[in-house]
Amino acid sequence: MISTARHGDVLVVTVDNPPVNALGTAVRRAIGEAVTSAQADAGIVATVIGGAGKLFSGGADITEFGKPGGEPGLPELCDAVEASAKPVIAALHGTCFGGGLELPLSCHGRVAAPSARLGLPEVKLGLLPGAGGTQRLPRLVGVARALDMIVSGDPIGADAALAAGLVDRVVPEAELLAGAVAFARDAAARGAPRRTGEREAQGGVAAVDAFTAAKGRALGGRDAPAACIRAVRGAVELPLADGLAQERRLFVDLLGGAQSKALRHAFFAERAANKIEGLPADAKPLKVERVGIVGAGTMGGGIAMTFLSAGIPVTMVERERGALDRGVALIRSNYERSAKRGRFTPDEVEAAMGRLTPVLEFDALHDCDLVIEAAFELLEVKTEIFGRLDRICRPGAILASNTSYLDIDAIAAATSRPGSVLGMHFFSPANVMKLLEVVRGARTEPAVLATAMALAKRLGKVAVVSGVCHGFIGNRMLNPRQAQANALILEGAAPEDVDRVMLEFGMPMGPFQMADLAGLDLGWTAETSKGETVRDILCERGRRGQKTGKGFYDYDVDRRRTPSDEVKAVIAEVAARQGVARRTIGDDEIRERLLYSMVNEGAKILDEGIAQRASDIDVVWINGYGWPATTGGPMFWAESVGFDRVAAGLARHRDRLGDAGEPSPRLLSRSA
Ligand code: T1G
Repeated sequence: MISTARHGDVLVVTVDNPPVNALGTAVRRAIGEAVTSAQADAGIVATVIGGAGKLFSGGADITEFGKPGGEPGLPELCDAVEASAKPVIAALHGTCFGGGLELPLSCHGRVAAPSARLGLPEVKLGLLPGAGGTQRLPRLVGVARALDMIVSGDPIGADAALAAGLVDRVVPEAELLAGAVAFARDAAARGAPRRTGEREAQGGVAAVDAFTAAKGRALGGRDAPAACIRAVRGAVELPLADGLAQERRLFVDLLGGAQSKALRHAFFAERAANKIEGLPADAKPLKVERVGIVGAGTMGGGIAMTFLSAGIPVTMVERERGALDRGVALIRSNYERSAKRGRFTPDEVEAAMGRLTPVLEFDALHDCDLVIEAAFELLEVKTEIFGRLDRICRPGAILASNTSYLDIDAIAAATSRPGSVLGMHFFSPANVMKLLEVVRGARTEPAVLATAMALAKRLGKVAVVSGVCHGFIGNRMLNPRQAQANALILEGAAPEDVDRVMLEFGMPMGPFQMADLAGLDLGWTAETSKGETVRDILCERGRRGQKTGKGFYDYDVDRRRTPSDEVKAVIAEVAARQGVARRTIGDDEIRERLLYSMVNEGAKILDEGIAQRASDIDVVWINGYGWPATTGGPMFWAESVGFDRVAAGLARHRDRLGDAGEPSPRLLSRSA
């Protein structure tokens, strides 16, 4: 909970509530009592509040939200701290997030260690800082900086916080407590505490208007950012008490809203995905200090960057020099582009490139702890490669495939070590996309699985375990959606309307934009083309997607898309040839057929035990396909819509959905 200790005439209160020192009811009550007792104790001139373990505090206890609140609430505790007659100083190290920063904001001074990361990420939970953050932060760092921090939810480091006036002093890590106690004693000697709430927020209304003008449009579709701006506007237009009251009202509104419920679901779903049911406690991760990658193409290069950026040396093998040099050059140009955007320093780029060993000989992979195959998506190609890896790699090395669809058990069977084989399915661009589908084969050993999950955290990825089936979780659900999209355009819907419905739903792209980005000729060859489907004909005519400047859309030099009459004619021609009657199709039908077929497939995936839990499916789609997190992911969304409505929609479109419309038993049982 908390511990207290006297350092001479200064009381030190330490929050000790693992794993993240969340400021739950019991913790708040204990802090409040300690601060109050210090006020009454003549032998104490000041109080220091710090955190035990690796951080100060991860904020309010999110698991308490929506439940009857315990007294004192965090806003009341912050007000009491600010009002106290004797100085209260915050000693900050590691993460100081949300309420874990608002409490220090209400203190009369803040001393930080270099490890401190200070942020108000509530907006990422569909909320706003609800314990004074929108009123006190602008008073310390100015309106513009406060809006940046509150609306983005991104943290800043100790040095930036010092420069911004958010903290008063940065001291070496080991001297944090002593530094804070000394600062507190000095503050007491200076007399009445300096209260944040009594300050003025620099920048005024003009800064709020400027921020809204500059960033307002990009906030579309989400409730919390707009509420954040309104609350901060209160910090310049209203007296403190009224600004705090408005903040509270806005907070409570958001807390009860659908978007925050969905985003909080997504928060806990991401953490739950890490847990593997039935994994023996002694399944400890194996060491991974050197990684091999087979294939220097787009995926191989992106995967290599992910490991290089995490400080792990990579040996990358290709069949021929040209392909290898192109792969290495692409990695360097991607790093240099990111460095231009301030993501890496030039030294970091050189250090990462220095960890890369490009080779043409497979034998060079013999001492790797893990080898990831990212070669052409053909089973024969992969089994041949795994056979070679099995002969070359040291015993105990893990062999992983980046396949996006194929049978991991069949690949494992090409080796004498199926227990060391699994799928590690990265998403393109692999150095950017957060999702990693970890595909557990029938014989994958627990320690091998645990290694992949631990590695994902080290790489900054969100890992989800999938069983073996065609397309695993994500792509398996994508298939019925793409099939419905293709059927809908034959039946009369325009590709741009199908995409618009998905964009309005909050997806980053519609099915036809996605097809054009990936390339219509993925898995297509002129030799095997029959010229029967829309895709066949478009590819035969050189309309292969963005890379050819035309696909389902025509693209200008800035890659802006416009609908194509030629494509419409091709679609009508194929529909006529296939005897498909064309009709006017409304947005509701488009949305229901695309999304309900996906949800139904998700339910079948759960029926078969391919995914451990419904929330894992949500994590896959939010982090791998850009499903709007403000709806919580496909399964959470379906629940909020009502499984009965989904089941009814599937029945309504049954004749057009084919097998994708055969309702999953789980869905039917949930819809009853
Ligand atoms: N409340 C309750 N549980 C929390 C929690 C929190 N704030 N933060 C983390 N956990 C749990 C998490 O579910 C997991 O549980 C375990 O702790 C370890 O988390 C009034 C409204 C702090 C950077 O948004 O960003 O303050 O799975 O795996 O990688 O204005 O957790 O083990 O059972 O993520 O070391 C604002 C949320 C709250 C920060 C640590 N704060 N947390 O990362 O560990 S709202 C946040 C994080 C608020 C006030 C408002 C991260 C972390 P389990 P983890 P980590």
